[in-house]
Formats: sequence, structure tokens, C-alpha cells
Amino acid sequence: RVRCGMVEDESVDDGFYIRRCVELARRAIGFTSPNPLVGCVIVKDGKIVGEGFHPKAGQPHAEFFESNELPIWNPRRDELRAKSLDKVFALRDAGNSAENATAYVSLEPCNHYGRTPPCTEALIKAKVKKVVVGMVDPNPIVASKGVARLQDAGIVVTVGVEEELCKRLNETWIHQMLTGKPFVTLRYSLSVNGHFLDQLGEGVTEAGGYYSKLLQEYDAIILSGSLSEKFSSPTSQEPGANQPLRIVVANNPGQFPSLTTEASKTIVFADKEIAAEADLARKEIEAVVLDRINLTPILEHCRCQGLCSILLDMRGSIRDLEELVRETIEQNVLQKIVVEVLPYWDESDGAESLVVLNGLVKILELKNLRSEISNRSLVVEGYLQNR
Ligand code: AOF
Ligand code: ZN
Repeated sequence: RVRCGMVEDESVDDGFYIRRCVELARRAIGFTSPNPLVGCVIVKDGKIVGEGFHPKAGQPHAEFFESNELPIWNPRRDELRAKSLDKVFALRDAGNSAENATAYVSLEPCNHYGRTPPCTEALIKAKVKKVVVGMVDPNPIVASKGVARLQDAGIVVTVGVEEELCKRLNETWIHQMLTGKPFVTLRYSLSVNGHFLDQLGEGVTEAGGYYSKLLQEYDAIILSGSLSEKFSSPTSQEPGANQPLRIVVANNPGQFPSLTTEASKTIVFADKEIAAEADLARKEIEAVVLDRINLTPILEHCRCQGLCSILLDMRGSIRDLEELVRETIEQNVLQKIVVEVLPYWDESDGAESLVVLNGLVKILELKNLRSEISNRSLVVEGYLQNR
């Protein structure tokens, strides 16, 4: 193709449109679990003629929606109405323009009848001539069968454009799909002088902060340690955000009164003694009573509830949580660590540094490290295994 007198390399454009797919997919952050985030763009003669994203599990896929009825929506219903249905499902948005166009999808189009009909058939029926796929779908019922079906129908298919970005978009979903287990991220805050901070970090009270954005991405958040009342109510401040289920691992009975008034749903895990002492049954707090507080049954409970991503929010005293963290590492259930370094020099008495965790940290070798400045904080992320 020639544009502005220059011969353009098509693959450069491919990356651009897949990045747009990822941007669209992110509109539904927090709402698609146990499904992935997926975006789709239809391009004809160098112009975008259709855009869509998967809004929620059980609802139509990013590529296609056939009926005239409004899908059953989610807490962002008004937002969907405002955008009009046609901007949510790409082939529907494109209409007849999809013929001979290129479809870009961040995840391989599905080829199965699930809660929705196969997207491959919709693309074939719409007569697109080419499909560019960000990454192959790890779901065993799809796993390259979508690509094969499109190729059989004579459509040119390119796979693996901006693959790393697409994988990162759905890192929790991919892990859950491949292992059957939830993706667990450990989070904590540090001062500039390396002290462990008993606080949530940037964005607790205002939208756009790293913590507020992080919260909406997870299905559940595990809070542990001797929580004082002021720390008991983390909610995402993003407009219309998903609020993760809150799991409180109870270490003392004193923390419960504040939980009943919270906006997001809470479940308490306690041992028999604490449950009795805090009189959980009478306070109508949903509680799971264990013989001994232990991460394995908590994560198993999460898995059975269909929770795919868990944020282990490390606050309170390090010693309270050391046991829990040790378990995540020993039992190989931890996938990611997110550390926020706040611009404070902490000189408080009895401040604890991460040295207590030395024994654990030594055996960790984080992979794929990334860092970014979020407002005034430095956020560092790393994985326990190469991704
Ligand atoms: C796509 N486009 O937008 C999504 C896909 O239960 P269902 O019918 O929603 O199917 C869920 C599976 O379909 C999910 O596990 C994943 O493999 C794929 N998701 N595929 O072509 C989409 N969300
Ligand atoms: Zn589909």
C-alpha cells in the first residue's frame, strides 16, 4: 500500500490495531471473569469501520452480537447504553463494511458453542478476507481450532501480533485456564528507606491511583494481619469499578465490627477460637471456620467459588503475615509480586524492614521485572516464573 507517498509495511499497522484491541478490551476490566478481556477492530482500506469488546462473561464476544435485544448488562449498563450497542460488538458495528475487511482480535476467535455461538462462523459469514490474532487461545476447547477453521474457509490468518501485550492483558485468566488454579499476586508498600509500610498506598481514596486501579482487576482480595479499623475498607475508586470480594483472614477478634458496614462483600476466615470469641454467627458475618488458618484451604475455597485472581494484600505487621507469605512460596501458589515504594523516609519507632523476610526473599528470583512511576510512587512488578 502507498500512503503519503511512502510504501507502508503492513505489519506496522497490524501492531497498531492490536494495541487498539487491547485498549478496547480494557474497558471491561474486572467484569469478564471467568472469561478473558478481548477487543476486536475491523479495518477496511486503512480505516477502522468497526470496534468491539467483550463486556462480561455470559454476554456476546467482542467480535459479534446478532440479536436486536440489549444484552443483559452489568453495573456499567448506562455506559453501554450511552455508547450504543453498535460500538460494543465489532462486526455488528461494521455492518456490510466487514466484507473484504481485516478483523483484528486480541485473542484467537472462538470456534465453539459456549454461552455464545462461535465467532469464527460470524467472521466467515461477514466475509472478512483476513484475520489478525494477538495470541492463540489457551482454552483447550479453542487452542488453534479457531485459526484452523478460518484458514479452512480461505481466510488469511496472521497469529502472534503484540503477543506479549495480549498475554499480559489476560495474565490471570491464562494462568487459571492452564492450571485450573487462581492467579495469586502479593502486594506490599515500602518507604524509601526500605521499611515495610502498614498502608495501602497511592490511590486508596482517589481514582487513577495505582492501588485503586489494581483492586478492580482482581476477583478477590485477601486481607490479613491485625487490621485496625482504618485499614478495613479498601475499595476501588475507579468510576463504576468492579469491587473484589474481600477475604479477611482473622488474626484477632477485635477487627470485626467495622466489616458489616462495608460496600463490597466480605468473607471471614477464622479458626474456631477467634470465630467464637468474635461471635461471628450472631453478627451475621459470612465466615468459614477452619481448624487452623492456612492458605491452602482459603485458596481452595476461592477456586471452588470460581475466583480466578487473588490479590494478597500484605499489611499489618510483617510477622503476622510472614507465615502466609512463606506458605505461598513453599506451596508454589504465588505468581506475581507488586511492590509500591512511597516517597517517605520512615523513621517511626519499631519500624520493620524487609530483613525479616530475608529467608524468603533469598529464594525468590523474580522474572520479567517492570517498573513505572505512578503519580509519586514507584511501582515494581515481577513474576515468579517467566511469562
Ligand atoms: C472470542 N471472543 O470476546 C471472548 C472469547 O462461555 P463463552 O461462550 O463466553 O466462551 C468463553 C470462552 O471463549 C473463553 O474461555 C475463551 O476461550 C473464549 N473467549 N473468545 O473469540 C471473545 N471472550
Ligand atoms: Zn467468540
